[in-house]
Amino acid sequence: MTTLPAGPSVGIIMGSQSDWATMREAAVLLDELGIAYETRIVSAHRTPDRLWTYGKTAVERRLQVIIAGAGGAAHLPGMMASKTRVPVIGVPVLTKALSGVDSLYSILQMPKGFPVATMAIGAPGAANAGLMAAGILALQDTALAARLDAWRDALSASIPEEPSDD
Ligand code: RP5
Repeated sequence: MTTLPAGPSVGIIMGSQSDWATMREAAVLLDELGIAYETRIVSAHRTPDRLWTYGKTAVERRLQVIIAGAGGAAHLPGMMASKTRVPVIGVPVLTKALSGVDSLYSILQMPKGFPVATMAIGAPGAANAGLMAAGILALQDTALAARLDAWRDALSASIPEEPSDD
């Protein structure tokens, strides 16, 4: 059986404090699955030097996956993918002006060479980012793989076969 390194395996980064309400959905999933993570505010526009340092040190810090959420002109996931080969999962944060479509397009349309795995807009996307990170990590952690399988089985079991009027 292989296990993951002792420090945080996942970095959850976001462009602003205002993104945390969305991005905490990823953290909730990682907590449920027993995955160590860290959370940081790293803005592509407001703290570009912080972004640079985070990306530059991600490999040596042994991060396995980076979940990056941002809204509007959401350059954080793509810029992070440009700076590190650690896989980046992008979460488009829901925006008031354009309902998150601006975030989605900003994150999704990466040029060939620097991919970002883009999730759905908003909280479901953040939760799925946590699950996607878990799936990646489970490839090298058999205990985590068992926990993730159990989580998926429990979700399936919770879905009724017939609709109810309640
Ligand atoms: C982006 O601008 C952030 O990711 C956030 O979604 C959006 C708005 O930020 P605040 O003005 O709420 O700090 O950089």
